[in-house]
Amino acid sequence: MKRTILLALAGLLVAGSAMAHEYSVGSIKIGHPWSRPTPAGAVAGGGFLTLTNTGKEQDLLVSGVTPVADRLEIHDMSMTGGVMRMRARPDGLVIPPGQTVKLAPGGFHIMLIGLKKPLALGDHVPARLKFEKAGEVDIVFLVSNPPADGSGGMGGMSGMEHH
Ligand SMILES: [Cu+2]
Repeated sequence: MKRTILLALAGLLVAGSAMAHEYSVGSIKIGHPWSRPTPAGAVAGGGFLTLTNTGKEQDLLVSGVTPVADRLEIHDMSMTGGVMRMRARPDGLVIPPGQTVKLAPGGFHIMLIGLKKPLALGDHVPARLKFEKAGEVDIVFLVSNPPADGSGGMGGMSGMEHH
């Protein structure tokens, strides 16, 4: 009886961590990486997560790789003349000490470019991120619909220009 309850609890913990998974490397904590499903034929998909720097020095997300796409880029987004534009940040993304940087639709994000197949709901998309100080870490983007807390922001990225 006791054993059954423990097993049930263990099951709950696993389910909970799948919904809000987290990684850490050095002073960097990576919260809930997720991606949106992409339509058939889409060449690119977004990657979203939070980066928290628990250290005392600034760190930098410099690059990443994923087996599901030709390349992984770090983008920012800005509104110019009513058009959303995305740009790669070749110098990476600064994570100030003691702060959390959110990569979310409509702002900073990771872009998987040259998708080898569409991202489908429920897919686990592996990637390796590289930080200047903290080093490399393997993460998994869960392909899901935008979180219900509103951090999903605006609708699809499909209408946006890349530069
Ligand atoms: Cu982008």
